[in-house]
Amino acid sequence: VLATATLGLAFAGCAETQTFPASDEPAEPAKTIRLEDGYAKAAEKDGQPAMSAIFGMLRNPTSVDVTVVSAMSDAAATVELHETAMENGEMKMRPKEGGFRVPAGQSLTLEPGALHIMLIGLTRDLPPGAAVDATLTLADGQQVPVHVTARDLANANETYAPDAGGSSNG
Ligand SMILES: [Cu+2]
Repeated sequence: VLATATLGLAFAGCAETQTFPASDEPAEPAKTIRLEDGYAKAAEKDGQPAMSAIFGMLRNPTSVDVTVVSAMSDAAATVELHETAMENGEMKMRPKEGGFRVPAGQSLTLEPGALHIMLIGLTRDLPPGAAVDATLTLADGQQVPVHVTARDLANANETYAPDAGGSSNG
C-alpha cells in the first residue's frame, strides 16, 4: 500500500514540475543575435551623397546559425545589407547576396570598407551623437531592434556600385 502511494505522488510531482529550474539569470536568455558596439556614420540629409551606414559587431550567442536578410530604419528611405569589394581596382559596395550570415556562437563584424547596413536616402540629418534606430529581419522572420549613435567617420566614404562615380554634378 505504501509503495503505491509513493508512486502516485511521484507522478503527480512530475506533472507539476515542467517549468525551468529557477535561476538568477536575466529574464531574457540569448534567443537571437544582437548588435554590439554599434554606431552609424554621421551624415547630412542633403549631403552628397545622402547616405550613411550602421556598423558594429553582430554577435550570435545561440546554437544555430542566424542570417539577417533585410533591415529597415526610419532614418532612411532604403536600407540595404552591403559588402565592399574590389571592382576594377576600386573599392565599391553592393548588396550582399544572401544577407549577413552569423554562424552559431560566432560574430560578424560590420565596419567601414567591409560589411555594413547601408542607409540610402536619409530622412533627416544624422549629426554626431544622433540616435539611429533600425530593425533587422532574420531568415526565420524574427525582428531584432538595433539602436546606435552617429559618429564622425572620416574614412567611410565609399563609392556605391550602381554609381560609376568620378563625375561632378552641376
Ligand atoms: Cu553601402
